[in-house]
Amino acid sequence: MQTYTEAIVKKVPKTIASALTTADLGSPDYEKACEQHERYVGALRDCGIEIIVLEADDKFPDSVFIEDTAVVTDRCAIITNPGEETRRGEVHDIAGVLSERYGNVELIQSPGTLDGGDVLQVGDHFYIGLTQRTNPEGAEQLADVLRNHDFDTTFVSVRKFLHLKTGIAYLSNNDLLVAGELADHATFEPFDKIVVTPEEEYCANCIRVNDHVLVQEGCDRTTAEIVERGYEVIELGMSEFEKLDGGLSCLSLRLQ
Ligand code: CIR
Repeated sequence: MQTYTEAIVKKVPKTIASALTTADLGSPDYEKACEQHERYVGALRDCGIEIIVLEADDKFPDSVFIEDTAVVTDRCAIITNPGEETRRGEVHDIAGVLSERYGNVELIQSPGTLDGGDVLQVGDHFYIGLTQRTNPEGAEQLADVLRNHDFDTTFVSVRKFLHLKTGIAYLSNNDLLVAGELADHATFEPFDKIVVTPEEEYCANCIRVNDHVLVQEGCDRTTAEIVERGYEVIELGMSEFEKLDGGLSCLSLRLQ
């Protein structure tokens, strides 16, 4: 099981209402988003993690979704090249922080694009989603870096979800949450799957952090299945981020 010691988060920008979205859930409320973010950070602390908090950057409305700007492993860190042009500048802050911590920081470069939300780690194996945000060049660049550090990779074509991790989460002990188009995907057949129902699809993006699993509140059925498998759950309100297609994994970079 991966143990996390630190996480990097970035505060909510005042411009969050201008963030990208495909959802039809209305505009996010800045104050409420800040409260939900604070509770999220508190939950990570309760999992025994030290938090590095980066100041908000109002120039980038999506910058609270810091997961998309980097991929971090216990052997190397990779700064991404986000698929959306408006998000590219978000990487500068994180590059500074990660270069203080990692001797080797690699870069995904154009024409390659990659969002961290498309990268799922399961032990020494990485699943890389090919999506609207991550193109084959970006995925290949990441796979090359990871192979150099003795990780294996599998590419997964994703048609409907924004990111791979919108519809999937690995817990531990072979337990995998899957939703929608990923539920019957042949690649994930060897796992002990928890199939998330369409009504609770948003809950597929949960995160296991040390002894806990952080789950979106209101997903009773999925939560019950996670608890049944022996995990301790922390439920969190995520409504303001859901309005912007963002989930629990997107709000932090968790470091081992
Ligand atoms: C975006 O469209 O880029 C943001 N509004 C949401 C990013 C969510 N990130 C993630 O799932 N890793």
